[in-house]
Amino acid sequence: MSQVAADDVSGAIQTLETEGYVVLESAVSADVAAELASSVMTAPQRAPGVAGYEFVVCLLNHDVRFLQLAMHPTVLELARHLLAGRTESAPNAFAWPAEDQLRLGCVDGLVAHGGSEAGWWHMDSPMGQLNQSRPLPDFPIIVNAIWMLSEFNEQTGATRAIPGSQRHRRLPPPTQESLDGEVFCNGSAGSVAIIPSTMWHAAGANQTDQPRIGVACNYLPWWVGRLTMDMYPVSREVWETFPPAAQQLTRHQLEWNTDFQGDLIDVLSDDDCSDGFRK
Ligand SMILES: O=C(O)CCC(=O)C(=O)O
Repeated sequence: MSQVAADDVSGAIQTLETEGYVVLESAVSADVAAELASSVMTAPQRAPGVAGYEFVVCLLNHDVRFLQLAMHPTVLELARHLLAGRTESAPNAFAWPAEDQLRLGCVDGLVAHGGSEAGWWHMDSPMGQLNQSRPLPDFPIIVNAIWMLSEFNEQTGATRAIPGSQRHRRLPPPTQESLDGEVFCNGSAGSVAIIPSTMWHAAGANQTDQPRIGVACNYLPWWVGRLTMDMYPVSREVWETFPPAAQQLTRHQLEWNTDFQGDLIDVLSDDDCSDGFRK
């Protein structure tokens, strides 16, 4: 059973240890999920995925209400549990200030439009970027909190995962097909799946005619920089409006070098997307 109540931190930690991931049920209300889902669909900047699938980049620059997902207390506690390091230094080891050990990497929309293809099996960065001739780290370097803003189930294209794959320490095969042991991270709108980068996972195919709308909040430890070319920083003007705890989690983004950029599309200035969505 990978579903736990949204305030059950110890149950979630136990499930993360055995299954490798966990779903927190109804961590925000269905009403909040619906409001944020509408906001995802009007955000301007997209990056393409498989057919019918789009990443909506840096949602915080579009709507600061996404902070309520990124700052969810249970999610932060689990991310800290998985990523933070020592807090007391020793004669042979430094410690980093506890308040800066956990950072927010991105808050991006994950939109599987009706009829979208299944995603490719992968582990989140930097696992695929590392030297694959050695076993991959047995600890996560990203913790991905995938918020379900519409219902996630097998038909709508819920995220797929392989329980126990956190022990494999190698990439999954490069396929979009079903793998033995796969499960769907099912949840009602407002639930969130916590998926550390040690896990094999992939988007499901959306077999309905309605979009499946998710938001990925990626957390990183203090010693990791901008990990992928499609991670974009929050702008300074927006950052200045954040409450102090959110500024602490995102301050590092202000210094990111964005010379390298992914394949980014501004739908508001793209003639092919006059209805607001790339097809
Ligand atoms: O959209 C999904 O279900 C999966 C997203 C994903 O694989 C990721 O954010 O790494």
